[in-house]
Amino acid sequence: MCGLEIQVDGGRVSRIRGNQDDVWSRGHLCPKGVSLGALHDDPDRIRKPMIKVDGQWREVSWDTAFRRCTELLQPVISRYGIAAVSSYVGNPTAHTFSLGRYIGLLLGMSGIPTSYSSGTVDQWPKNLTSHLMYGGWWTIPVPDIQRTDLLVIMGANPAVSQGSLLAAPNINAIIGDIRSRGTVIVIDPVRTATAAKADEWLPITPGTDAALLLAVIHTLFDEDLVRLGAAGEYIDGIDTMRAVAADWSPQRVAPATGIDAERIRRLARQLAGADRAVVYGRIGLCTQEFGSLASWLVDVVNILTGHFDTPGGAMFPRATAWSLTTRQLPGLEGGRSEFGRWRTRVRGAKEVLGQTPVSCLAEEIATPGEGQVKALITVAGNPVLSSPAGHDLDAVLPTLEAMISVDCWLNETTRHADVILPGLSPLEQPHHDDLLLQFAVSSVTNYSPPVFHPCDPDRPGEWEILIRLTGLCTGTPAEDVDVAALDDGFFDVLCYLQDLTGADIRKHYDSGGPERILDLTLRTGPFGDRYGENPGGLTLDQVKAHPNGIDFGPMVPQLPGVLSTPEAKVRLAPQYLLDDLPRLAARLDRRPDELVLVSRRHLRSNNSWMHNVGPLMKGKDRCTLLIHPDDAAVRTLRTGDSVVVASATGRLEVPVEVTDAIKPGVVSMPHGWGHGKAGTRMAVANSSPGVNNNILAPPTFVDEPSGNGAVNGIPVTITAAR
Ligand SMILES: Nc1nc2c(c(=O)[nH]1)N[C@H]1C(S)=C(S)[C@@H](COP(=O)(O)OP(=O)(O)OC[C@H]3O[C@@H](n4cnc5c(=O)[nH]c(N)nc54)[C@H](O)[C@@H]3O)O[C@H]1N2
Ligand SMILES: Nc1nc2c(c(=O)[nH]1)N[C@H]1C(S)=C(S)[C@@H](COP(=O)(O)OP(=O)(O)OC[C@H]3O[C@@H](n4cnc5c(=O)[nH]c(N)nc54)[C@H](O)[C@@H]3O)O[C@H]1N2
Ligand SMILES: [Mo]
Repeated sequence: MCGLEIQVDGGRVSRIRGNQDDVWSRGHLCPKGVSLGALHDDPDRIRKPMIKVDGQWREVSWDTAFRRCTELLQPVISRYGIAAVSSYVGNPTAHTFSLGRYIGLLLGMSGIPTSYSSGTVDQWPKNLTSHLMYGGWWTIPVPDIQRTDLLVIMGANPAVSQGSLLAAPNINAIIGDIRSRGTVIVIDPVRTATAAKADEWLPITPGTDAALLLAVIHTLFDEDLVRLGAAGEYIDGIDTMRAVAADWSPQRVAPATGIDAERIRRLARQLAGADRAVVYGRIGLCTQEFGSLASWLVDVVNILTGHFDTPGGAMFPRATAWSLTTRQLPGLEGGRSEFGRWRTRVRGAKEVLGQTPVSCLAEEIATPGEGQVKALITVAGNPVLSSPAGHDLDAVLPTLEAMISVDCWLNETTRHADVILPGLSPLEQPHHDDLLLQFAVSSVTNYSPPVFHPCDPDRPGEWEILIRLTGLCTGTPAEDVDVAALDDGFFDVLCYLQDLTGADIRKHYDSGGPERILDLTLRTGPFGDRYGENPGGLTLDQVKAHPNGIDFGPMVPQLPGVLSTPEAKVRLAPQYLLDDLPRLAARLDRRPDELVLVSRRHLRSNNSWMHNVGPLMKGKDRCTLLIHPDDAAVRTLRTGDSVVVASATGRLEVPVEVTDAIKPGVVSMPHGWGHGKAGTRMAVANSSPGVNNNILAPPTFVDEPSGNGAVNGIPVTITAAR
């Protein structure tokens, strides 16, 4: 999202700097932005489609590659039906120009009944609670960190991650600004880079945030601190919430959370007493055993303290261009909550918002019978490293009859594919954020043109690849798909969602593709010209005429318009979530685990896939196990020693780093490692492979209401490696 100034010399990037004039980032930039040139030049990056013949990869023409897709997929579909085909959609889909805009076409029009995604090891609890509370699965409130005086960060490390379900420029500077006028508190089992910049670090026992938040809510009611503010008339369920919280006193939760009862009460008073305050919770709250409860209660605290839909609190952004995610899910309109409309074949996991845990995929491939997955399409994903028990998936992918990967590297997952269809590099395509801008603290729009022409002028964009695969799933050979016709059909659906007639709107354009969709979503967005209805309103041409971007200002109150519940009210206490409270109550009485594992991120990583960019891999080994000195002492461990970490599902060996920046009883490892597998083409990553911490994540360890993978709080044992 940062504005870049890219200097090109003789067809190569010679320097990348932050663009000082960019209306959003004002020159700020992280190491990943600086490295886009190295990413573009990566000799391992796939530039031509590849097919596997007798176990050997061959570069082929696009036509041959699409024909091969047809040869592989058509027999599967004709023998077993489309239900034997599944897909896995990974994280870069959210930030590439054409995948984000066209993934809805594959998922919605291919007829593939069951797809998996990184969403169920990420934000699924937040989608669920937003659906239940506001009636929209992506109607997710964002902390207005630029205007708050008290920021409480739970289970997020934005100094490293740059924020998630929160887009703000230069978060480190923003945290510094808050501290100069107020307070920043970090609640995390680890004293992260963010905690180090904060006023206070509250080390919490993993998985107990929901209990902590309930005790805060208890105190708010108990001490008569509840103030709803202007949002009050739109909130339903206060009395239920009061009754529920009555059972959760600070004294009751203190032993399990590891946070003193009086500190919990003071936290409630601090939040209630501040004019502008906000609680922000992210990955550490979602990818844990009680992800839905914790994600829900963050919003409840913000609402009950009057820091909701008001500047400096949790607010709903207004993106300049809408995204398909802003649509309701068919069959679940208006915050309906009939989950489990179907269950997975093998484990019987219930569907939640159309998805089941990604950890189901391996068993759905491995287990014979009606409905067995026989073919898989992966789009920008590396689930062998990123999903719980990814080693199970690694073991069963070779048994598929067909696997097609839309991806740019030959990595731990795509090595199992029969065909790899590469996308363009970020510098070969235009850019305008689609999904990430839906969580931005101000309404900005910024278009960047491609820096380079693709090396091969006939190379299709990823949107075209998705269209051909969609056509293939519905019966047309991939090579014969009428790309323009399907593109027009998809565009017409998007127009229909805006009460416009596609055939009329298409007359404005000479060609289709993602830029046409971008223009449509800008023009029919909150600032758009609506094709002349709102003269002077926004169009893509206007955005292009402003290379530094346009900023329509910070978030504004949006109740009740943003709500899609039938009664146009916020549902503070949805029954579906209340039903999960007994599970949390049982957690309080559980015997403490000896040691639990949590995950962490690094500034120069992006999940698994930026480990092949040389400049980002400099420095000491990052794949280490953080352990507290007390826990190290009883095991006579010193920094650099190798240990065996074992869980119910697996074991691995990793060097330890002894540090007091972690709560006793907790150890931390990064995810996205475990390179060096045979058949991959990632020279840089493979030279510092690390180990895959998801081997330790039991596939059935999930947040029950959402099915989200719990990759934090995993019970482990540690012994010195011999
Ligand atoms: N233990 C543990 N596990 C976790 C997490 C954790 O915190 N701890 N975090 C979870 C989260 S939040 C996420 S989002 C997932 C990520 O899970 P995934 O999305 O499955 O993993 P990534 O490593 O992001 O894989 C990205 C893939 O996209 C490819 N790629 C990169 N750029 C492009 C492009 O432009 N086009 C195409 N077509 N492909 C591209 C890369 O080669 C790589 O194969 O991991 C989850 N797993
Ligand atoms: N540099 C970099 N940036 C990234 C990524 C990356 O890999 N590298 N990945 C991107 C992606 S896909 C995402 S989703 C975002 C995620 O962005 P963030 O949500 O900021 O994720 P993390 O940095 O993993 O921070 C999660 C924190 O949760 C803590 N935690 C673990 N368990 C618990 C718990 O039970 N309770 C509490 N309170 N805390 C807990 C961990 O110690 C960790 O500090 O980052 C994005 N940005
Ligand atoms: Mo993520």
